[in-house]
Amino acid sequence: MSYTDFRDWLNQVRDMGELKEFKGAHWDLELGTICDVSSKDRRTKPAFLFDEVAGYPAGYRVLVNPVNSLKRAALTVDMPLDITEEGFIREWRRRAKATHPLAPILVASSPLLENVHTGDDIDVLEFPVPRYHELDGGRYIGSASITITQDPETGWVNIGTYRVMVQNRNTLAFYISPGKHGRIIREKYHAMGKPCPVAVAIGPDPILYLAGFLDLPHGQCEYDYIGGLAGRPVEVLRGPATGLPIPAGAEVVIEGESYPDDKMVEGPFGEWTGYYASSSRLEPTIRVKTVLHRNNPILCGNPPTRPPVSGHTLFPSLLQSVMIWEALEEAGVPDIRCVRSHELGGYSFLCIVSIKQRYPGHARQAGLVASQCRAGAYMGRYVIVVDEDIDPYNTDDVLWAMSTRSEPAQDIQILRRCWSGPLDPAVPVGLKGHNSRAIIDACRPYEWIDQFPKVSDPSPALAAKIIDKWGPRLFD
Ligand SMILES: Cc1cc2nc3c(=O)[nH]c(=O)nc-3n(C[C@H](O)[C@H](O)[C@H](O)COP(=O)(O)O)c2cc1C
Ligand SMILES: [Mn+2]
Repeated sequence: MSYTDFRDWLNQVRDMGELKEFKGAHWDLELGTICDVSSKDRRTKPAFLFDEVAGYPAGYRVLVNPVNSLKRAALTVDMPLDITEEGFIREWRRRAKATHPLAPILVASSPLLENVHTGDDIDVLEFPVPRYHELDGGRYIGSASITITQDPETGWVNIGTYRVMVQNRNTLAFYISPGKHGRIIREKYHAMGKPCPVAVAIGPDPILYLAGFLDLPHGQCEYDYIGGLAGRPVEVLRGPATGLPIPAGAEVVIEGESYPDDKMVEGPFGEWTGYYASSSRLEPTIRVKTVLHRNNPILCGNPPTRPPVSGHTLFPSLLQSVMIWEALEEAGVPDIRCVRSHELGGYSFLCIVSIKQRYPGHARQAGLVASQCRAGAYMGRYVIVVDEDIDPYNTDDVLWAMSTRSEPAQDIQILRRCWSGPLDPAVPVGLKGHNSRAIIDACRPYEWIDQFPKVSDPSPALAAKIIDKWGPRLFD
């Protein structure tokens, strides 16, 4: 890795010119609004570091939108900083195939142990926890955090990013969507009448922050996957209250228990879709048992915004593209040229798959699998399948193909009662849970593909000849 820990990584982000630093902003709306206003309409989305937050001591900092640009994503996973989105997913796929999961290693010391609060000494508002957006129902300490739980039956350790709202100095509420691993695990404890041990790590090694929204299959540990991919095991401490493996490199870790039937009002929270779709509801709490933090801790946040304002869906959409591509391959769909889970669709609603058509029904098969595999099934909406000459990373290309190669009456297939959830903005309250899907077959129709009108572009050979003759003037 090209960085040693979170703080070294942050220094490199500063050196890259992608960190905007502010002193004296207020945690209540000011900090969040600075990030949104300053990110809007910018191609490269910055990270923001706030110090001397109103009412808080200097040194208690907040880092917002850590990995929301392609360059910072590349730095985080040790890829060339000028890589393209497509290059990124191809390289990630290559590494995932070339590596094996690597279990974390237990360490005994960590800067996290510099401050350990228990009992009456606990106050999660010792950190300048922001309220990001005007309609947010409270202060959110978890949004770029990872939440660690362990299956009570199998011992499987799972990591997910779930929003975490402060209720009072030693109580949090956390929202996990139905079907997510963290929720299934929590429900197992509650069905046994037991509290679920939980650890929330904030400001972990940036690569672990990515582990939080990896949609791995059931039973796979995100620590192991990331360790394998990075080529070094994740270092973990045994959480003093829960025994859970907590990342030793984190800035802050909050441990606690979530009891059956112990719920408090959570939300509203501006969501990754760009809306407030789930409003406020009663959600399970975390009764805090320990707070561990480094000296001068850096709290970390990734408040969702309307895509693509802050870039918060960029990285998840890259990972989602990789996972859907893997699933297509595993399902035996041949000749996949590229997959893109589009950033503008949050990272779930819009997926584009390009294929080299080999047989009748191939395009429909690719669309149906992409829409229903593990990574693509949750809260999808549109899958567009295009031919191999269309680049999914060129949205103009995709819309052109859709407009010119598909016939709605035969090329749009609707699926009903698929896996959605409370955060789906297009489904009314009371009906949330299911949604429908459209598979749009924007490929040239297979049965008359050879007769399909030819594209009027110059051939690559002719274009090369002209470029050779006329040179840079063409691109002035
Ligand atoms: C910034 C961000 C915030 C997220 N917030 C939530 C959330 O509040 N609740 C949730 O269930 N999923 C949330 N997700 C999605 C999950 O983190 C993601 O689906 C993850 O893979 C779930 O892991 P799991 O299946 O192991 O539980 C969020 C993702 C991102 C990128
Ligand atoms: Mn998981």
